[in-house]
Amino acid sequence: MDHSELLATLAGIVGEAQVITAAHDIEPYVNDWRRMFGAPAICAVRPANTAEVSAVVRACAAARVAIVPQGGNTGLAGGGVPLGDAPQVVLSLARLNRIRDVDAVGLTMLVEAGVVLQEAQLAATDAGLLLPISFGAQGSARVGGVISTNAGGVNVLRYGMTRQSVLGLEVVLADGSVVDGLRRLHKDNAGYDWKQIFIGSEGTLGIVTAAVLRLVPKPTQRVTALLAVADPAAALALLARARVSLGDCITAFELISGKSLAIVADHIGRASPLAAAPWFVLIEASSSLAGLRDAVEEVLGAALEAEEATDGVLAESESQANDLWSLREHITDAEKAAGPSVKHDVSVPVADIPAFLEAAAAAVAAAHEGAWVNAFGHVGDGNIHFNVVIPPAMEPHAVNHTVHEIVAGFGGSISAEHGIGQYRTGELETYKSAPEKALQHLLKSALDPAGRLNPGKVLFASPKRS
Ligand code: 2HG
Ligand code: ZN
Repeated sequence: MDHSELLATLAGIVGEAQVITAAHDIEPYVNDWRRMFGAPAICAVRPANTAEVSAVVRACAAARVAIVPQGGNTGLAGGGVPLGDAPQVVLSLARLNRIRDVDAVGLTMLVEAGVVLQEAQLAATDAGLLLPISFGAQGSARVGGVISTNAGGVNVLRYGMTRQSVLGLEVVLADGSVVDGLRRLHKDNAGYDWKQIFIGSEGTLGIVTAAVLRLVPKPTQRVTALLAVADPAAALALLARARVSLGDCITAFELISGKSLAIVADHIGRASPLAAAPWFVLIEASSSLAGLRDAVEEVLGAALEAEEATDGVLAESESQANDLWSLREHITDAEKAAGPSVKHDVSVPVADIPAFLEAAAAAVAAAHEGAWVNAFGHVGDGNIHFNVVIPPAMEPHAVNHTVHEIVAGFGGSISAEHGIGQYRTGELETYKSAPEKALQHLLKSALDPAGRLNPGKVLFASPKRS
């Protein structure tokens, strides 16, 4: 099909330089960073502000062309890249990159969708505040994508998912209309809280263009430790102990398998300060009250004595703390270097994590010879990344099925924090109940009746009416 008319209209809206069609230039917009997902697009278009986003959406609607909204393209489920061969345009939010204000009294910040998460974090820090959303891809992930996927990360235990940090939203709907809900209010019960349906719906219901985010006072002290533990049950015992003494001061509690740290050493060249062990826990506590370090030392001492932990290192400086975090944050890159992997971003009730890990590892070993498990994750939230590295010829879907059946047996979720994207639509069909699916399709057909916003993502089949 000839789309020259649409391309000319888009160039008229955003300027010719911001309509990308050349094969080499469009490549990073139409493929995900792991090169697992991607499909051709008519172009990638880069509007500079909300009015231009709206005009682009109207132009695509008039041309009956689908839109794939894209932030930093750091997702793991292919939600931000094209799928299939329908005519589609990638709408990059990268140029909507202004931090409009930081309100240190009201503890809010107003940011556009294309702001890189780390830049938003730094702006909060400059004001003595904390934007409590944190994960490995924060140097490239953009706020609009973080919101559209309701991203999780390492601080969910203390501060909740991204949803808990969003106070107001501006969205462009499928017909190009703009809904401005950029209120800086901590309390607002005036009618439906409509912003919630755009958070985590991966651009299938509307396009997030700006947001008011909730900030918190930045704790003045942070204590970070890496501990070796015998097994996941010991990690949970340690978590329970730490909660009694440190309460809300625990900001992160990550479970890391020995294998995960081994691949970080082998493929990234970063070695753990601790000797090899079956499992590790990375714990971080933060507070502005004096005495945090003593309190953490006391807990860890007691945990060693009770043999919940078998070895440990407490960071002595900010740079040592960062080094410990760097081991954790490089697991994804190390896994990518280790070979093709089948990701499982699952959650089960926290108390079931040891049984889940045992059952899932046994099922993979029994059914998929040559595959090995790279398990790590946010154990305090019940969220494990139970990734399986497979020989190149192995069929990934069978591995998915093996793991997700175990997850279902524990009443768990097949996507705890990465979303559904295009990777998990089939499984969502399998594991969601019929009334839940019907409700989701009702929302989709109300907000995007023509099925043009990110088609084929989240929902298996988008209703199409024109
Ligand atoms: C993390 O916790 C991310 O590091 C990525 O959610 C997990 O690579 C993964 O599967
Ligand atoms: Zn994670």
